[in-house]
Amino acid sequence: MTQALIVIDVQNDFCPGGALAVPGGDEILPAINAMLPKYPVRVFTQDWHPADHSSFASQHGGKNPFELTEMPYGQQVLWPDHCVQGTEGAAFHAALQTDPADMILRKGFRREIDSYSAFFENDRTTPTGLDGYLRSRDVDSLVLAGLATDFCVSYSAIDAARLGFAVQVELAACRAIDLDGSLETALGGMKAAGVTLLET
Ligand code: VGL
Ligand code: ZN
Repeated sequence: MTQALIVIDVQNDFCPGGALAVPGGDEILPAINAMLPKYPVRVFTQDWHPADHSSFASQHGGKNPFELTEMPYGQQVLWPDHCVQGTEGAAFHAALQTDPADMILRKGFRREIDSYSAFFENDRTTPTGLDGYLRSRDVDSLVLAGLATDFCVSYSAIDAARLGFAVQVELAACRAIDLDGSLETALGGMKAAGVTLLET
């Protein structure tokens, strides 16, 4: 039984001053840095979009950030331009200790589809490859932390539970966007999926 820590999207654009700032996003850095040495496998994810990514409101004439749109794969929130490949906004927060990462998984790099989850793109079927990586390293149990609780963390947690991993989310090391009740929905969805929510 091997446990992995999955650190989700601790990037400048999700921290105060960033393009899609999550309130208090930078407050989780000490907690995440303290967690890193405790896990034998550590994976970081990085939201990594082309400049014309279809999740950006700027690509949909007349639409504003945080409005909904229909994509071929279902409903999609439109975001401000964020985490554009190679930009400072897409970089990990300077205070995040990145040396301990065994693997850095980039996601959301296809123009036509968003990817909240570390396991599947938003069609919920196109795999990122993380499932195979973790299984080949004998991982069966995960602890998740990072940004944002109600999008990339919860999508990753629910997919991981669906794939058969034992999943815990360390809420003290997460922060939420909380768009129209999305945090409550995400917490309920994670519980229903069998995810353990830790509040240490
Ligand atoms: C995220 C919205 C858009 C996240 C990424 O990391 O939670 N949210 N892209
Ligand atoms: Zn994104």
